[in-house]
Amino acid sequence: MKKWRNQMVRGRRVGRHGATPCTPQAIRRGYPREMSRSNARFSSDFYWGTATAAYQIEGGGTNTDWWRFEHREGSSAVEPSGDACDSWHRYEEDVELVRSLGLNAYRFSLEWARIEPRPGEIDRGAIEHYRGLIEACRARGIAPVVTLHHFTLPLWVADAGGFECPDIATWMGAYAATVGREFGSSIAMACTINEPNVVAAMGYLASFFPPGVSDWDRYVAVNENLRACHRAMRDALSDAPGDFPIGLTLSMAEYEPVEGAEAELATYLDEMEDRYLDATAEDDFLGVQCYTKHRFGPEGLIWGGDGELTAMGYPFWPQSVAYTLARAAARTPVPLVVTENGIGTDDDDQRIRYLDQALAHLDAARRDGIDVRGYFQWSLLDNFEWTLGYGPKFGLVSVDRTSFTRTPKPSAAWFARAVAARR
Ligand code: GCO
Repeated sequence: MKKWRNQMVRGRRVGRHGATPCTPQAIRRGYPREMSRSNARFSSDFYWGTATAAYQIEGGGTNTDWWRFEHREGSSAVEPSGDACDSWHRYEEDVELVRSLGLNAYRFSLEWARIEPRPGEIDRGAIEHYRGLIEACRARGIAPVVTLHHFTLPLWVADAGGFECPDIATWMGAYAATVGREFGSSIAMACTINEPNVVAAMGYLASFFPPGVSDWDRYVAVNENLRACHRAMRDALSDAPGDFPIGLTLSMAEYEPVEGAEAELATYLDEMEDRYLDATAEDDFLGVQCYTKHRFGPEGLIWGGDGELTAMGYPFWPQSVAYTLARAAARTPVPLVVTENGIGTDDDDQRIRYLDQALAHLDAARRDGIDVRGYFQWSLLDNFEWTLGYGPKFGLVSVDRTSFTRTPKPSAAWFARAVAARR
């Protein structure tokens, strides 16, 4: 969760599912294990990877709602994405970097707007491009973990109402069927939608993401639609060739209620996490994405804190890994994968300190018996951090903004060693 994701939930009712209690006792108790479904689709290897997203690294995402949002008058985006990291042209180099770190998995996303630039029109060039990226991974023994939707929509979808359009689940299902048909036999895992809870909260409540709306009822309806999209995509991918685990990824954080705001926090968590956690019961896994901890008062998230902060302005809190894994495990029977964890900072020593502690919390969660199948550090490259532009630096590798030259930071070698010690 980020500063610009602050939302107000005052006066809202807890929904029909109720909220998972977030007391340490309730979390430790966990989801009844006998209800866990076995998962033959997973590789026996633990996935050690790093993650990126198409729009944040490829550059030139002109056919998307985000591009238009960045360029519109009074946009909350501090700068446009432009050429990003030019990964559209340099993906071989990126995958080679992943290999050089000794990782066995790379999580990246496909740009729907490139694959289906106009309704029903599949761009063969884009398909072959992504086939090249998947093959570049396979050729190096790297498992390609593919996200189908990471925040951006094709313009034609946005113009038809985006996540409020009655056809959205059908369209995303059809897009997922195309991806499944083309790549099902070569991908290792599929994430349908990245952080649908953030897409809804930022786009329809906080108005910091496209379409820039702030309306509780529309926000709740969009959350419902996103879950319907996920189901349609999961079903389409399940029918595809290949045998890969399918799930969504969720933004989770540790929250501390203050000033008697327990009820408000429960309401917030119900929409933000619990209804999504409940929607994963039929999936193969849940992707947990965690960075920090927030205090939560009667007016909503309280930004910042007294202790050490990151460049995002939120607390340095690697403990969020253990906390969110335990909270997810208490609410869903499916295996978990940390699909994103990392720190935005200009200080690479701070990154090493954060990752060192985060991995210790991951180790502890696994020792406690939580079924975790992988860990993906965010991010391989310093990239476009949405409305915050190129300010916050999450990369193990820096990218020169003019030449696009990639330079691994000391944290890259550190992470490679930390992973090697655990593999
Ligand atoms: C998100 C995304 C990533 C971010 C990362 C760092 O959580 O917003 O999945 O695109 O870049 O989380 O903030």
